[in-house]
Amino acid sequence: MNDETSVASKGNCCSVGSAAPASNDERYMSAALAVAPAAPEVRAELKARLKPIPGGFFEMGTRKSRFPADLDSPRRRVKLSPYLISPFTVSNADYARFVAATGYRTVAEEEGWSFVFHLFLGEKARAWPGPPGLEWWRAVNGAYWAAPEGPGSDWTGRENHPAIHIAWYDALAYCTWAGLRLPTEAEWERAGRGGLANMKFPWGNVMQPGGEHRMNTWQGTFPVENTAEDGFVGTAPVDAFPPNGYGLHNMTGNVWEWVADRFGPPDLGHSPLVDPQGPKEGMARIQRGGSYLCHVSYCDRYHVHSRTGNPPDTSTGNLGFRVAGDPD
Ligand SMILES: [Ca+2]
Ligand SMILES: [Ca+2]
Ligand SMILES: [Cu+2]
Repeated sequence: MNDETSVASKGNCCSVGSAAPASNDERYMSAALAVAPAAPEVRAELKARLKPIPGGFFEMGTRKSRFPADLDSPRRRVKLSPYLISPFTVSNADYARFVAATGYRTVAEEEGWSFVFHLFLGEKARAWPGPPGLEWWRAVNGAYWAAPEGPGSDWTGRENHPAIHIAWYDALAYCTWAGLRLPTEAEWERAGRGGLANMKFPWGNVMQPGGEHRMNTWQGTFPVENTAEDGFVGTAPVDAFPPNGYGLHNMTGNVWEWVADRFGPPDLGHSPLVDPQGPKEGMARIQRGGSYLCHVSYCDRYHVHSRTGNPPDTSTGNLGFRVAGDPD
């Protein structure tokens, strides 16, 4: 990682990436794939937590994009085989269990730093400059999943919150251990829609039905005043808010979630697209669902079609993942 921002993160997204990830790609990729597998009974236990999603057709993407550089348009027909996906993002307790079993070190630990949102830091660190156009981030030495706000912080009381500061490689490493995989982008979006067609949110088209908050985003004036009307200043527990029609929690809001695919334009050469895997080339990987930092004033990427892309060594305090698998 370095402190320049990626092309894909331009357009004022709450997410931020690095600019020269290719130099370490081989090292991080091999480390993630070299992780020892968990015992068969642990793998069976982790797989049993996943929910089955039926195969079939759905419409992916949005008709008209607010952020054309995100390439979340046009809407197109996709056909998927049945698959399994976790109702929750991987929690701190889950990730701690993986690290205890394998000794895996995350990219943030290897690089020595990660991006932390400025309001979670002391006055001195808040005064440091942030990356251009993304001034709310601070590169904090010693920040990583188990010290989410840097040295001296820990996740006590947040056992059931999403593991954050997770690079794409770190998510892959967990999957290697668990015998599972990241969802493809199409799988993520079908799951996020919860069986509803052409809606903006996992529950429908109204952001706050009856005035009620249904996800964890930002309320107030970004990035200086967070009124946390939804109950959460930072991450929320992975099971906060009611699930969608497929029984899945926090598909929008809370934390950005890595998916398997490389970032690029959708393949419009076939209709329907059948089990699409995304572009073959490109360094950036896709993130879905938005986070607790998303706000309509600059980054309303909290819709079921929203996406962004960042290099796979990107690590931030609003970035995690959920796992998927294949039916037996
Ligand atoms: Ca919130
Ligand atoms: Ca999410
Ligand atoms: Cu955002």
